Amino acid sequence: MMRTLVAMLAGLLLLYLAPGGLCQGCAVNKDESPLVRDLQKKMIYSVNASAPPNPSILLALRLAQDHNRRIEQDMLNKLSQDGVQRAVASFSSGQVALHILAQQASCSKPRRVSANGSTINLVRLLEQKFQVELQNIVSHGNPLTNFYQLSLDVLALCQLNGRLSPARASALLSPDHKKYYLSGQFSVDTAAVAVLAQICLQTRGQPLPLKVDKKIRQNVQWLVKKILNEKRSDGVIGNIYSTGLAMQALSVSSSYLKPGDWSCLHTLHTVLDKIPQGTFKNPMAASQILPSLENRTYLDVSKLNCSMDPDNLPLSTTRPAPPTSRPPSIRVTYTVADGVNNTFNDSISVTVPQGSVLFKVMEVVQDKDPSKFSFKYTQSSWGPYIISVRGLQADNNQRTYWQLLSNGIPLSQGAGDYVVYNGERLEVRFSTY
Ligand code: CBY
Repeated sequence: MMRTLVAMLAGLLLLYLAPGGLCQGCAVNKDESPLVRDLQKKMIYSVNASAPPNPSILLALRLAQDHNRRIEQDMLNKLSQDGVQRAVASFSSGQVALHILAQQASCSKPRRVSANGSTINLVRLLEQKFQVELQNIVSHGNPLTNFYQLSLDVLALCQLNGRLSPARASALLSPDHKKYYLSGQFSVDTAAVAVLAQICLQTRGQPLPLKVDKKIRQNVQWLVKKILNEKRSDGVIGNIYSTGLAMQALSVSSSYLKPGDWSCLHTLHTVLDKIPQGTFKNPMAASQILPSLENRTYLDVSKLNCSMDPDNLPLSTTRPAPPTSRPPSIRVTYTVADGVNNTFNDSISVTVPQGSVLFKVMEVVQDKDPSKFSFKYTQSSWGPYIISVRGLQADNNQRTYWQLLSNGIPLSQGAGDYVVYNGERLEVRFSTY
């Protein structure tokens, strides 16, 4: 009797410690599913007619269990229109890759995207953009964008059987400081997408030549080890915003994990705890965490069967109303500094309403003293991205950017999301990555 009990307990323990934890069960349960619905609604309500449609959002909604078919169809139509209109000129390679994945996840054909009487082949377009990225590496030592986007490119070309040599792709994604570190910090996001891309190469299409297979194994082993190195005691991997992608990467590479390396459930519960705190209120953040909550990955897009989707996500048309009461004021100091050539370093103290984001502080300060604190930004999928301050522009080929800091520590959110607090020392510093 005692023996059977011990054997049963040992069996349970082994199951728990198995690579990926109880991976079968590493998805939200019925009680937790309102949290997932909450994120889905946030993403849906964020869709705004004046902003370009966001492929990451459709991709995430397609990977969820619950669906609102009309809204997903609507998003697909808008994405197709945007693809046909803007793709050639203004998309970066990673944006094309995300469009391809979103189209595939919607059971639509990325090679024949039609809207307003025109048709475009997104796979061919990505093949071309990918070549331009590779040429930029030859001429400038850097891709046109970054290795996160190159990894998305390999992933999308692999999923769609596009023109791509696995040997070249495996050389491209090999271990290298310059590829996987940003500002001296290991980029878990980049590594995670590079793992997904290479697991795709290993598991799709023809068996790989032995040498290439070995190279990919070595790459993935290195990346998985580096990702695990960034695991915190609460289960977060890198920071909370890279955790979703890291979960996807670790769950497709369970054969590279040793027992006890990672508990998927531990990470999942930490993530779930953060949802009610508003940590994923940025729709991009929600879109990158959602697949992992449903135990899905970007490698699943080819397996979705759209005709089987339930239409079970009703939405009210009234959006949540913003609060109306006037908040008290707080005081912060704000510094702009050229940390590369040390040509300027200026500070100012201002008051803003409590609950303001850094972007608001920057606007207030710019109005006060434009000669010192003027700035320019572009609208990225994550929100405003600061491209220049006082006329000094960030340059990808020089690996320079405007870094955001609080009390000397880099922020893990952008200027449009980070809520400032009383007495804080904020800084925007020209830096290299
Ligand atoms: N997407 C991309 O090309 C972005 C890839 C990414 C690795 C991305 C993070 C990861 C992701 N999951 O989406 C990335 N960031 C990159 C590559 C970069 C560099 C961009 C330049 C280039 N070579 O393309 C760079 C300059 C190093 C960078 N990120 C800067 C910043 C800061 C932006 C400040 C500004 N000027 O406005 C900032 C705010 C860090 C800082 N303290 O200055 C920053 N990034 C952050 C915080 C983030 C996270 C956003 C999290 C959030 N809630 O807002 C991020 C998810 C992300 C977006 N960056 Co970058 C990383 C994280 O913290 N986990 C492809 C496209 C098609 O979608």
